[in-house]
Parts: sequence; structure tokens; C-alpha cells
Amino acid sequence: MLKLYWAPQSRAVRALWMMEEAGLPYERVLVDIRSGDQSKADYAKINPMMKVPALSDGDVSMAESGAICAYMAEKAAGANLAPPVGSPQRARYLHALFFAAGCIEGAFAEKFGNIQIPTLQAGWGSFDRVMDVLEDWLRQGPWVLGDRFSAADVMIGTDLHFGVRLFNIIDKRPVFVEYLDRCMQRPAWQRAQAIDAAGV
Ligand SMILES: N[C@@H](CCC(=O)N[C@@H](CS)C(=O)NCC(=O)O)C(=O)O
Repeated sequence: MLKLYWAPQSRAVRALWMMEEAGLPYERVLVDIRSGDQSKADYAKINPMMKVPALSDGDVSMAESGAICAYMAEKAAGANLAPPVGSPQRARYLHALFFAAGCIEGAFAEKFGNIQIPTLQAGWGSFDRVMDVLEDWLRQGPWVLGDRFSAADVMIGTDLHFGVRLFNIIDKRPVFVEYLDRCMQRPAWQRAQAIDAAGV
């Protein structure tokens, strides 16, 4: 049985949404990060970074929300959450997944920490540049890959939700607002948000 280690109101909601999109049976294991559960030895064996989300699948376990989304897209192949290996759409798909982890996270850290790093050295360039790339990708829509919804939307959609709706650090560009409206209409998003709000 797949086990998702998660905590409400955290980055784990990315993986939660992905599990709901994937549609395979899974068990949720609450890791109370506000009480320090993530630092317990048993959990450190599952994710040595002692953060949520993490996923275990039989004898193996993994972490990093983007990797979990990619893994689940392969595992639940019938759910059609990734373009086929070798297809041209894989280029944007992989780009977007890595962009979320490598560039959006950095851009958020820049904003939250009010840090100034020369664009030449910052792996994400700059917050504004990251937002411009996202807007460019989403302008045509409806999804990051055009007509095809994919695990990349789970990552990008959750991050835009964090930035635009929860933390108010991203301007409400119409392209972002309309994209988020589409994300919110997905039943799997709604189930994940309901679980997250219930907190159990
Ligand atoms: N790069 C990780 C980040 C995960 C992360 O930062 N999780 C936070 C919650 S939003 C956490 O578990 N914090 C608990 C701690 O650091 O003790 C991912 O994308 O999965």
C-alpha cells in the first residue's frame, strides 16, 4: 500500500493533490510537524530531510514533492498525468517540474527572506523573471502543456495558489487567476483541499 506522509497547511498538499489525481489506493500518515514528529528517528528513515511530504511504496521511500508527483504519474499510468516518455511534450513537462523545485522555490525564498542575490548567481534568476516565464507558459493554457493536464500542473498550480492566494506575494495577473480557477474546479484538487482543511 502506498503511504503518503503529510501535514496540513504545508507543501505536502502538492503530493496530496497528486495522490487524489492518481486515483490509486493510499494511506495518509499524519506527521505533525508543529509538534516535532518529523524529527523522530522512525520518520528520519523515511525522509532524512525530516520534512513532509514523503511517500513509501512497499520497501522503498522517497521525498521531494516534485519527485513524488513524477513517481505517481508513472505509477498511475492510466490516469494520464504525464506525456509519454520520448514524446516532445516531455521537454516542457520535465522543465516545469524541475522549474517548480529549482526556480519557484528560490523565487519564494527571495521574497519571504527579502534577500538580494545578483541574478547571475541566483539559480532562479529573479522573482520577476520566474513569474514572467510562468505567465508565458500559461498564457495559452488551459494547462502548462496546453490541452493536457499533467503532474507539472500539480506543482505549478499549488505554488501559484500559495503565492497568489495564501501568501499574497505574487501579483494577481489575470493569467494566474484564471489558471487557478481551472485548478480549483478539478475534483481531485477539491478533495485534497478538503482533506487539508480537515487536517486529518
Ligand atoms: N523541498 C521539499 C520541501 C518540503 C518542506 O519544506 N516541508 C516543510 C513544510 S512546508 C516541512 O516539512 N517542515 C518541517 C521542518 O522543516 O521541520 C519538497 O518540495 O517536498
